[in-house]
Amino acid sequence: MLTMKDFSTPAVNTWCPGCGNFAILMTVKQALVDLGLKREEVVAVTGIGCHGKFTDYIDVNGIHTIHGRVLPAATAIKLSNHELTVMGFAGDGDAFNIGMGHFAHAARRNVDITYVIHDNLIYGLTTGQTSPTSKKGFVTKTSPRGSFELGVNPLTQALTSDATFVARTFAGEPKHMTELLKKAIRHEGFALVDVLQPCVSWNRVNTYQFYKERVYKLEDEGHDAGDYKAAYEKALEWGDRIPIGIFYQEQRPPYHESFPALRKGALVGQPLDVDVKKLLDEFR
Ligand SMILES: Cc1ncc(C[n+]2csc(CCOP(=O)(O)OP(=O)(O)O)c2C)c(N)n1
Ligand code: SF4
Repeated sequence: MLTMKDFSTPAVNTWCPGCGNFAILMTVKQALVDLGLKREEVVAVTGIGCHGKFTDYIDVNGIHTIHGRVLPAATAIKLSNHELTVMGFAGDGDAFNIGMGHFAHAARRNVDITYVIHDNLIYGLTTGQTSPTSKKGFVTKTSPRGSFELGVNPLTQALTSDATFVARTFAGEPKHMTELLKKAIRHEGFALVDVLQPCVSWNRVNTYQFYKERVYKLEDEGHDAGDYKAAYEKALEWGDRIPIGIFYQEQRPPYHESFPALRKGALVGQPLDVDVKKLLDEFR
């Protein structure tokens, strides 16, 4: 059995001390250990942003793709080899600005991936601009009078896009995050895990203290994750109380099961019945 150390890399970590990304990295490793997954069975796909360095710091197959394109890359990987455990890691900017269109389609198709949002409600890497999930009135260098726009709500977006697993956790609750990640990875279908991830350098509003005073666990209050309407209502709650946990879960066949060609097994293991040389010669 592997340990967390086996999932570590020698790369020097350049995240700011105290960043919520450390807890995400630690709990993902713990979840993989607990699930008994091997490094070669897992693929991590990251976008561009502080979260994007994730692939440097975890020893699994990895692709650090371009900004906003985590989901197309992750979908392609899953369809090429659906036996792999595919995880996407995106910033809130990455996922809900340039990546927004991909989100709705991956969710409605029920692509079997776990999509972790490092939701710090700000652009971290580019030094603190308003992000799509920033709340209305949020002051940054690009919104000095406060953002005029309503923030995107990742959970209601996921619910209205027919995602089959919709959850939120908090980087200050590592045990909760580990258990939630394990359920998301085991879920067969599109699993959104929105992580409240304090950015200690640029977001001075949504701090660890801010969340500690507000978060509560849905499982402590008897929430029924099979009830779509109740999930939607809970997803709208953001104020003195902020819920974390599994908002919604349903079973629906994952995307790859609909492809007749994949019923014979993973594409990557199937014999090529095309003459590749002839095909390549056409491009000479
Ligand atoms: C196509 C493209 N547009 C814009 C950028 C510039 N850019 C790099 S990271 C980033 C946003 C970072 O914020 P977020 O996605 O929330 O990630 P974080 O750094 O907070 O983890 C932007 C706009 C880029 N690299 N590529
Ligand atoms: S800028 Fe923010 S998100 Fe990026 S590493 Fe530092 S604390 Fe983390």
